[in-house]
Amino acid sequence: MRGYVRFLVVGLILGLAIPLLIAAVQEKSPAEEIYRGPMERDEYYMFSSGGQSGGVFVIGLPSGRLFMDLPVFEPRAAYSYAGVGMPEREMLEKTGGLWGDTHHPRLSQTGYKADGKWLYIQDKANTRVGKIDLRTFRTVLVKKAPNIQVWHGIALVPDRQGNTRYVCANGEFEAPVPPRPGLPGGYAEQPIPDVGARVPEDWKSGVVCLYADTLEPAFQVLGTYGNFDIMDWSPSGRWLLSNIYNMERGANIDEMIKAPEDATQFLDVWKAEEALGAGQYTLVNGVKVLDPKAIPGLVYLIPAPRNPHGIHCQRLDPRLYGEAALGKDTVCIAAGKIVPRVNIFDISGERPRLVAQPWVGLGPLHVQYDGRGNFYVSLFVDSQIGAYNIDKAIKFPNEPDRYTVDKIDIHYNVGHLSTVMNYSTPRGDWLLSQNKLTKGLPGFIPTGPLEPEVQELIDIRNITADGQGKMRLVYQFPTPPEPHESDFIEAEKLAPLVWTKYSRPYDPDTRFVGPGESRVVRTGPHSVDVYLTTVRSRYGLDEVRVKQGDTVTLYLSNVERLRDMTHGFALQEYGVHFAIDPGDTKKFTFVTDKPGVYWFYCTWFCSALHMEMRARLIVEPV
Ligand code: K7E
Ligand code: CUA
Ligand code: CA
Repeated sequence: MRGYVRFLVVGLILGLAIPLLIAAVQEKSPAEEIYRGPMERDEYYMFSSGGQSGGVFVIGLPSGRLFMDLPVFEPRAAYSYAGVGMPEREMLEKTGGLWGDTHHPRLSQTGYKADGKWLYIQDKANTRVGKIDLRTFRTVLVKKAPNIQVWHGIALVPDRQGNTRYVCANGEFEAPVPPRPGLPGGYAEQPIPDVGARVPEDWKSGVVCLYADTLEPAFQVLGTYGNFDIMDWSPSGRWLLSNIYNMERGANIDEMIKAPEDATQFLDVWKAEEALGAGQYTLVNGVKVLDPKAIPGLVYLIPAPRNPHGIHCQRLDPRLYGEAALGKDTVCIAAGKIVPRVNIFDISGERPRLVAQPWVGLGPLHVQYDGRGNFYVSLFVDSQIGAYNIDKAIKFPNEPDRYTVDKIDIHYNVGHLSTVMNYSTPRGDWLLSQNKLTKGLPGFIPTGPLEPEVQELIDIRNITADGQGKMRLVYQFPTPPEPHESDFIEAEKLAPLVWTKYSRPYDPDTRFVGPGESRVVRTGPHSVDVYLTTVRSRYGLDEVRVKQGDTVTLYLSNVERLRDMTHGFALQEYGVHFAIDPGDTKKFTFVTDKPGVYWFYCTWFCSALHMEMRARLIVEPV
């Protein structure tokens, strides 16, 4: 009898334990990894640049769900951003226009970690940067960078405590500095130089750093030696790295790819600060410019593979190792587009040095890290991503079989690749392949000759610290054109910082209109201020009466207290449309040049009586 009971007990335990063990060993299916069901939140916010869309896509990971198409350099009525007559529009018009080409988003950091306060993104074409307040997900500041033409690479350089201090830019194209008034390029009095195969000797490109809070220029280091492309900063904040192509100073592609090598510039930010303190600068256009020839050790140029593109540094925890300890923890890797090798730099000493130049595959563009000692390279020509072990690549640079961990096919022609939180504290879980060409991907429904971009989510958790394991493609999701790269923050960190309603308007001169304060005030023979509230389901006035030829300044306050209870304001014939979030006040100016009666109405479906939420603008003829 006892034996029978024991048999039963053992049988029961095994019966329960074996399926559990099997479940624990079995990998989750891709669907289980990424699917977020109803009421299930993503683990990360991913901020992906919008490229030609001029903004930033806010995407949840790992689900790939698109949450917001955040406008920065383009107006967008849905988010009430930069419509005709609004102050944000003036900010855009003054700095270059109503479109942008955004490539590299970066999140501000406190103590070397993404803090969820600010997001910065550059506009390559118009040489400017936008600053986004992550409490409201709205662009609050746009500034043009001085003395450069085309802002490509970006770096957020921290102070010694790891707090974001500078927003630095690579000015890619050569131009006369300072730009002189008159003809484009500044040649008013002198003849315009004939740009044959070479750009003129005195045309410059280089680096400018702005203070991250105000976006005012802090210092600039210009050169006459090529095109400054991608940029990164070393974890301590000491080195600012720029990849430079076209050391030849060619003006056409044949010249630009002639020389066997180009260069990576290492700019010593601490030395730059010393030199500024010692007054070793000249003012050019009001900007403090440091001359690398006059300040020894300010920049080091190290030969890079011919026509390099990406330069990226590994970030672990800078507080643990500084930049004076282990070589492996302080590597920065530059990729060469033409030579299929990468340069591994060791930045642990007083001077950066090249330690290895391993072969990776065809068309290497960008490099990312998993925080466990491996690096990943996008191979545009091979349409692959390669994973490589850092230690082994340094020790055996001529034995690809030893340092190559794995390669995975992507679809197709990857540009950037982004590992989660690469620029703060790499997680080593997901890798995004941000592909340039979809080429009729079988799983996508066609959308005309232009297809959406495809981002591929790759599981890298199985790649070990000693360089073993396989990558696994788990998901493909479309994104509007054209993400270049991404920056990340944990959802549990950022979500609680996001405001549920505005506590102050974008424009500090804008007055909040409280409940019961709606009114029309004539301020002059041809000017009228209109104060108006919105709340479900009516505007504060049923009728706004003005005269033909009046300049109307409209202050519109949303007095709702409920999160997400946004209202709209669309006025036909006057081209007015904006949205207004709870607690916010918008200021808007227009001229009543057309007499008549015009209904204005709410464009956000806000209540069951939303259709009835409208009123009249009466413009009396004179
Ligand atoms: Cu798209 Cu970063 Cu501007 Cu490379 S750059 S791909
Ligand atoms: Cu307010 Cu619809
Ligand atoms: Ca070259």
